[in-house]
Formats: sequence, structure tokens, C-alpha cells
Amino acid sequence: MSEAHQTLREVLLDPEKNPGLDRDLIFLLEDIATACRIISHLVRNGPFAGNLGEAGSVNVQGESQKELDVIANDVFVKHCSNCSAVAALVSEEVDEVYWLKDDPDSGDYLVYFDPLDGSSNLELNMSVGSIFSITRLNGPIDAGDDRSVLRPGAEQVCAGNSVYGPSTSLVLTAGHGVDGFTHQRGTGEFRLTSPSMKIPVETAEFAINASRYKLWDAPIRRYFDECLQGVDGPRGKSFNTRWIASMVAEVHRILTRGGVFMYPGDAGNRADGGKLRLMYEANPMALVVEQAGGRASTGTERILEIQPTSHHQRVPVILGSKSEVEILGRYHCEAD
Ligand code: AHM
Ligand code: MG
Repeated sequence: MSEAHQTLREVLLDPEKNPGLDRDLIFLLEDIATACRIISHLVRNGPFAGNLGEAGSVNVQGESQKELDVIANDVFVKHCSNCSAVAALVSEEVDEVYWLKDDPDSGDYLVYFDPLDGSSNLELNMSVGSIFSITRLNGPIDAGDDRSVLRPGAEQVCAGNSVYGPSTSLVLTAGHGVDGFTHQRGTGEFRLTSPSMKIPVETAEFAINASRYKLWDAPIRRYFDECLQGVDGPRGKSFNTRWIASMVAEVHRILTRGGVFMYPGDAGNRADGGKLRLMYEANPMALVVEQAGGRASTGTERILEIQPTSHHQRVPVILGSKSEVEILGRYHCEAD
């Protein structure tokens, strides 16, 4: 097997690729990969189990839950709980912080996850995925004090996501670049298929839900309008658009061929802070994108530097190719 097809474990144990990963973190990442394998199987067999539909419940954010949202959450909780060094879990689908340890130690981990991102796509047989983020405790904390999990994204020691598409992929960063793995049918292993992923700096593709045009602020309208003017407009080139309504799939496309993804703050979501959640959607995707050479911003600040004030906090998200995110930042400055 060539180096390009190393197993996930071989890559995690490779001190050149991933220096300083302790055994607990490697076990935790392998448990997360197992959770993703199981969820992939559940998604693919959803039509037989009849569990692609609504669960009849709403999560803490007031969004209706799919049966698979709830099941995927249980799978993540079960597998993250295997690791004795995990102090607490924060899930999109659960209101409270889930404390696993009564007496967390320095060096223990906090895991944040969206067990099934893009789940509105489930009945459509379109790509969905799981997102995860891990921080490490640097000193003693009180178990049960939910403020302890409010850590800026810059403190993440690891982040990544899976995509359940035509194949099941896993993208991972431990702060030394981004590696992409594919679940190999037959062996059941995640194997390295996209080492050291790099987002092209220049791009001519962007993704935004344009049905919200009337709600956008001036800088986003300006960017959108200028891109649509193509070669005759100020950008001087034609742009392509995409909107999958599944951030994991959009980020995977951006990691592969560049582009920019936007779910900005707008008149419809500003009261909530935005649409996407900071700690288990924006932060992990921002770390992956930055580690692949891209940028991630709210339009006015770097996502990884935001100090969270609540564990289900939402933020505006603009991420992807460096050049486009910087242009959008400039448009926000100029509008100020
Ligand atoms: P979810 O975690 O409940 O699936 O919500 C997040 C998803 C993102 O994956 C996607 O970018 C966005 O919601 C789509 O929103 P919209 O339906 O407003 O276009
Ligand atoms: Mg999500």
C-alpha cells in the first residue's frame, strides 16, 4: 500500500505528520471515525429503516429534528464516551453540556459536534456529514460549570468532518495541515486519499443561499452583484455559483477546487447572531479551512478569535479561498 493510502491510524501515529498527538487523542479520533462509519451506514440504509423523516421533536435551537439527527447524536455520544480523557460533550442536538467526568483533569478533552449537518437533505439523497471539534483543558475546572466549555476556536487541538456522499470521506486537522481520507469498502478502513489539502488562493465560484438577497447587508449584495456582472463587471471574470444547503459538502468542494461559502448575518437572522453555530460548525470548519491555506471570517473578524458567550451561539460565516474572503472583508470595512 503506497503512503498515499495509509490508514487513519498510521497517519495519526506518524510523528512527522501529527507531532504531539497523545494516545488519548488518537483513541478519541479513532472513536469519532468509528461513529462516522456507523452514521454513514445508517444514512445509506435510511430508506430501509424508514428513519430519514422528521422525529417529531425540536432541538434547543427550535429546529425540527430528523430521526437520524437524534440517532447520529446517540452514536457520537456513545463513541466519544469510550475515551476516559473526555470531560464533556457539546452537541447541536442537546440543550445542555453533557459532563462525562465529575472531576476533570488538566489534559482532558472537550468535544463539540454537529452529528448530522445538512440533514434537511436526507430525503433528497444528497450529501450530509458530521462535524467535530476538540479542545484540551489546560488546568482544573469545575465539572458542571458550562462556562468552562466556552473556548475560542483558536484553542482547538483537532477538528474535522465527514461527508456521506457517493463515498464517505473524513477530513482532519490537528494543526499541521489537512488530510483527507476515504472510507474503503472491503477493508472498512479510512485511508489517506488527499494528503495535505490546499485551497486554491484564487477562485471564480461562490456559494450562498440567494433566496435571502433582500435580507442581506450592503457588502454581501455588492459582492454578489459584482460577481454576477461577470467579465464586464468590476471583477472582470465570470463566476459560477453553487448552493447545496449542506456546509460539509460545500467545504469539501472548496477544499478540492477552491471557492467561497457564505452564510452571512442578515436582517432575518441577526437577532439570533446568524444561522450557523460557532462552536460545532463555524470553528471546526474555520480551522480546517485556515489549515488548508484559506480564510474564515464573520466579515468583520476572524472566526477563530471569537470568545464564545454561550455554547449554542450563532455567527455569520464567510470562508474559503483567501483572496475572496479578503475582498469580502474589505467590502465590510468600506461599508463601515
Ligand atoms: P443543520 O446543522 O441543521 O443541518 O443546519 C446547518 C445547515 C448548513 O449545512 C447549511 O449551510 C445551512 O444549514 C443551509 O441553510 P438554508 O436551508 O437556510 O439554506
Ligand atoms: Mg449543522
